[in-house]
Amino acid sequence: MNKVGIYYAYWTHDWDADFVPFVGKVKSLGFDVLEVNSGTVTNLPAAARDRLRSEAARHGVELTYCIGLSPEFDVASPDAQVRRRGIEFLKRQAAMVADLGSRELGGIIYGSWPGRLPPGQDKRVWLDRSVESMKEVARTVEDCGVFFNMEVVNRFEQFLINTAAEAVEYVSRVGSSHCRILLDSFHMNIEEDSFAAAIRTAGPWLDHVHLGETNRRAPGRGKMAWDEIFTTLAETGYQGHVVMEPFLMPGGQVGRDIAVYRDLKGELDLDGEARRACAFVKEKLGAV
Ligand SMILES: [Mn+2]
Repeated sequence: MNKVGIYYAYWTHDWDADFVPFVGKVKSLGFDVLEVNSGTVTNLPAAARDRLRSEAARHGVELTYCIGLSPEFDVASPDAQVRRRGIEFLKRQAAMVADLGSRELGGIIYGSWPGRLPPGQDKRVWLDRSVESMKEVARTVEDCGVFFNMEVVNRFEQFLINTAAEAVEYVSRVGSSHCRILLDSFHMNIEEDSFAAAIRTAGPWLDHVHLGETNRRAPGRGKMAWDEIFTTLAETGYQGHVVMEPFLMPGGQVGRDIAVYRDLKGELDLDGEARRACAFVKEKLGAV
């Protein structure tokens, strides 16, 4: 069965956090994977990284990493200095993932998050620059023995890769077996004609999956086509992790960046809700 994970920011208002306490917490709730913010971990002193690495090993929890590039690190920018900063930033992330003994990082790493196409500009020119940057990043990613996954997101968050088909074109152009695709049910629901077709399109490039309801509640609370999604993942032989990314709380930088403007938590207990959602996903995985 695929390993099931959860993104730490479900519990936090800020992107920076001490991830050590989350390791044992998610394990006790039934998860095998904790996804964290790679920027925070990259900036940790060596001793703190060691603590996180050993805590994950002690609990048998695998760490995965996610990030959206801030504009200063936009690898698609028209400004060569910004692209250079972004390339070096991503190389440091790759080295960190390897140093932690982890396997993969995903997210909006091909452009800035959020990102809008400036008026009068050609998206293809931005894509060309991003692909060139990622080709250089990919050599380091390969040397580090890790994987970088391009997250397909909806049009309101980025303009370069909105569908699985666009992602396949992008990673094909990068041409590295270590640069693959991350599909997220929340974004697919907005942009794809069909969940099954999107998953099949990503096919062998698919290396990571994010799960969430259409309003970013935890799986099992809404109208997401879970049976279609899990059946297609099984039929295509997807072996990677499935990591839920619920966001229920307004407030803080997380609430602002994710555009959570109302309380989706209500009377729910966050830990109990995570435990329920983990069991829901495992049941779905087991049923296919
Ligand atoms: Mn996601």
